[in-house]
Amino acid sequence: MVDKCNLTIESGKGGDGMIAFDNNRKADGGDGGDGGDVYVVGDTNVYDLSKLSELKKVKAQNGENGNKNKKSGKKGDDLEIHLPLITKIFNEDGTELLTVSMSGIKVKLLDGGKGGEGNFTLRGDGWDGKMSRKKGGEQLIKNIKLELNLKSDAIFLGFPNAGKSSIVNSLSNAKYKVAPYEFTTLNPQLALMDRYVLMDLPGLIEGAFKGKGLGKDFIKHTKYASLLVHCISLENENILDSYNRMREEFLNISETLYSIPEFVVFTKADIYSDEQLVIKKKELSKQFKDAIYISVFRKEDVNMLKEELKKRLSSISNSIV
Ligand SMILES: Nc1nc2c(ncn2[C@@H]2O[C@H](COP(=O)(O)OP(=O)(O)OP(=O)(O)O)[C@@H](O)[C@H]2O)c(=O)[nH]1
Ligand SMILES: [Mg+2]
Repeated sequence: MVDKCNLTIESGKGGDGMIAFDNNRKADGGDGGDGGDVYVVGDTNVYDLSKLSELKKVKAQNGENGNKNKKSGKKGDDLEIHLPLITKIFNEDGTELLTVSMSGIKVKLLDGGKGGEGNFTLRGDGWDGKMSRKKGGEQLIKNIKLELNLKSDAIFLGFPNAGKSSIVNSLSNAKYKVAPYEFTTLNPQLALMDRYVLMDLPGLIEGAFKGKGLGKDFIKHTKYASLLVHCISLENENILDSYNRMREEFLNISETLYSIPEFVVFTKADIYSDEQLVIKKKELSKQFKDAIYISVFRKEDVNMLKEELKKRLSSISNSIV
């Protein structure tokens, strides 16, 4: 996934006005068309900046020159750059230009050059006007920097191999890679659960804040989330210790991450028999009052988690409104 890139944007040049005469030696050269403008548009169907980073430069269409018979040149097509949410746009000097945070909203970054006038428009009584025309306005060129901060409602974090991707897959139509080893997930990946966006993340290990494992670079994508689903595998021998170590890691990474409302989900509940699970739950109930225990292999568990997540997410979004 590409979450940063430099891009050169260029508007269209205005078409030149034309000098032409009809059979009666009257001015009839048309105006040039305007050059295309450059816009950015928030688009939830775009997931990263890989396409733009390959292109490096994008350009709106030039306006066509005016023609004889008073024919105006065609306006150049505007260029719409579709950006994933949330993309921050910076000027070349690093100052912030704007943030694209809503789907479908279109913002103009560059104006196309104005089309020049032909001698029909500029005609006067004398020959001077008849011999004049204006050239099209020049195009504008700008270098920008794009930085993506993926937007999601709930983020799934925990130690590697905790079962995060398995859960995200089970709650949505996603088919992300799942495997019995650490760091299967290498980049943040989004999935849709009804109207909520879930973000499956790479596993964190102690010292991630200092760059251990896959580091903490990807955490910048979590700052807009309203719920942190902390996944802890019941395979852990000391669950409380494992929980506390991860909380400390969250804090070391950032206070923002630490302060996102947390929901603890104990994974791989099927490793215990029903009786053993009752004992385990009782043991953990003191420290983890609102936690949920699930096996991705049991439909009823997945449904229960889904309902609980929806309940929590809707109460959070209601409280924001
Ligand atoms: N028994 C059992 N195994 C599970 C369950 N959920 C996941 N697993 C297994 O646990 C292993 C890790 O699952 P993943 O979903 O890849 O775990 P992850 O947390 O996304 O791992 P990373 O991306 O490496 O951090 C896989 O072999 C899964 O099949 C579960 O509910 N029960
Ligand atoms: Mg994973």
